[in-house]
Amino acid sequence: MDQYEVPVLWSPDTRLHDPRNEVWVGVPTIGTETAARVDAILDALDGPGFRLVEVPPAIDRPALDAVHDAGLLEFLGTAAERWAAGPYADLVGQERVVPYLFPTPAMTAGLPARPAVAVHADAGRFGYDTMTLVGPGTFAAALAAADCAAAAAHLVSSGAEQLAYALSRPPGHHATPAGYGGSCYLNNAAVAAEALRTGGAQRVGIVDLDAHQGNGTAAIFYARSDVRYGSVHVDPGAGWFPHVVGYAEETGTGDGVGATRNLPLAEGTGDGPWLEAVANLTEWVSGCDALVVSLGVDAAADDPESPLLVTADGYRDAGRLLGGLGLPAVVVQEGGYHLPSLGGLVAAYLDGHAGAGG
Ligand code: SP5
Ligand code: ZN
Repeated sequence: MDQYEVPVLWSPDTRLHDPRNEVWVGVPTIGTETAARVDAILDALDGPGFRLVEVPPAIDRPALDAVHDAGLLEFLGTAAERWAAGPYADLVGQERVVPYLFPTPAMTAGLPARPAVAVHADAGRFGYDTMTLVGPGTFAAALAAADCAAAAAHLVSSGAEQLAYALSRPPGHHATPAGYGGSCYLNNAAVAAEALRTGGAQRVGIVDLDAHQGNGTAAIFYARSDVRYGSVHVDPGAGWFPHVVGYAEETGTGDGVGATRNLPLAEGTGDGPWLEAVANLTEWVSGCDALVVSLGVDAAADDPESPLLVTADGYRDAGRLLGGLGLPAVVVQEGGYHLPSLGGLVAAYLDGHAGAGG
């Protein structure tokens, strides 16, 4: 039997975002979510079993508008220009949008927070951390990443493919309806889920394998019963991003009660218990009509951003579990920061998924 060829939806525009620095505890550190990640993954997937497909721009704006508030899209679309028009480069050499204050209830104390005229003060209305900077190419890259996810969903919805992989970058699962953070600007996996719904799937299951809980995706679907969100991740209660959410007690609200499942794991967890959690989520989404996998590979042992110890074989087995469902599936790239092993981990997952007949 011929090996199934997995379509790899990608766009050169995803390289346009250059974070340069991430401001961590007040100090600029070297950004880890770099454009080189795209090329590391392309290199690993440029061969038998995969087919590269370049995605044209702006293919599903309705899905994006369904996922995000207009205010966030407007801010991200104009922030870099506003910043460049300000004094920041000359005054302090800062060429990226960095929030200066956060208008949380601690500041506003019940008063309405007005949009700030100064962009450094306005940024905290949408940006929720200091790690996730906006530069000249950020919005174009984020749109291209969302386009890759939408294109993958369209391929699957049309019946042309049973499995499609979106090489989305920057990643998306920390982007909330009205907020960006955690190296994420637009929620690519949510765009894929929304596009699958519009394309005819009554119930979509999202399984998030990134080392960090996808608080953005969880928030977007928290009150909905038509999209299940399940995540296996390092325990935020042990001091890991996103720190304040991602706990097992969060199971949905309103119509969405029971449609969110968080499976936090202890630092140092390896393949065995991680795969048990993946199997739990696999069974949980088995009644859905379509599947979205948020494929972060930062749970890998070599990754600098998490303390989980999953191997490439672990990712391959996760692919076998989820592919074994036989559901139409869109796999969307999330995190993964160890350039030497990144591409191989993605290939291992996709190989397992496709090989399972998915
Ligand atoms: C999509 C994704 O994987 N986002 C990662 C979000 C977590 N980032 C938290 C980074 C914490 C600081 N890491 C060390 C900083 C030194 N550069
Ligand atoms: Zn992550």
